[in-house]
Amino acid sequence: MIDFYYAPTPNGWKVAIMLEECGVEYNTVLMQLSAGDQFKPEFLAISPNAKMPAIVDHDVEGDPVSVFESGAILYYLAQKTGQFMPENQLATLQWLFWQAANQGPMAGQLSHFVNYAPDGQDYSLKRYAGEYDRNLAVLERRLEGRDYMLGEYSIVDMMAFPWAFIAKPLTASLDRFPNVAAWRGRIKQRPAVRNAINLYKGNQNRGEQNAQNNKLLYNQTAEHLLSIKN
Ligand SMILES: N[C@@H](CCC(=O)N[C@@H](CS)C(=O)NCC(=O)O)C(=O)O
Repeated sequence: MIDFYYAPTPNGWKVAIMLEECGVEYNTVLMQLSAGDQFKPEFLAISPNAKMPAIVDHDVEGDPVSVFESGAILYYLAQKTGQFMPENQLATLQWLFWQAANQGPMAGQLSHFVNYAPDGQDYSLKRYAGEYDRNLAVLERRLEGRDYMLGEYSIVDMMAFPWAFIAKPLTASLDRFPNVAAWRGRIKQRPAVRNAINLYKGNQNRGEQNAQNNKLLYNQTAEHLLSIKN
């Protein structure tokens, strides 16, 4: 059995999609990020960056294996199950890193300023909306003449899909990116993807927890992390 540390966000969906697609048994550990579950010492032992998603795989010989960072988790699960791993490993790593270092953080910051700290952030909004679109352009070019990023549907698509899925709520438009829009449509209709996006949907933070009222989540400091005893 795999324990899946999860909250219903785009980063959580990446791993939920893969688990659903592979049909492996998993036990969802729902995290309350706004209440600080990510700072509990037992979770930090699994995910030292104090963020979900993370997994603990008990279905292994010897000690359970824990994995944090969505790209590493997808890669681990693809290796474990023999499913959704593209043939070209080097291209796979490059696109996983691209998502984790570019599309993910830029979309995350855009989401922060659109949904959780909207007041007086004109430059921040402009900056991250521009970067979000720039990453859509990268994807648009990659998908020219291809249905999926590396040919067949694979973990790199699962990695990049969630933040493109929510373009509209992020105030972005896919009108200029027809290849991305078509790819998004193809992935969105997969039953496993729908199951993943519906997983604990009612627990989504739709702006109720925000920079004004939740200092634990939105004003993080080094001191806080350093003060947590193992
Ligand atoms: N690069 C990480 C990003 C994970 C991430 O940002 N998770 C957020 C939710 S979407 C989180 O756990 N936030 C809790 C916090 O910031 O305290 C990944 O792809 O796994």
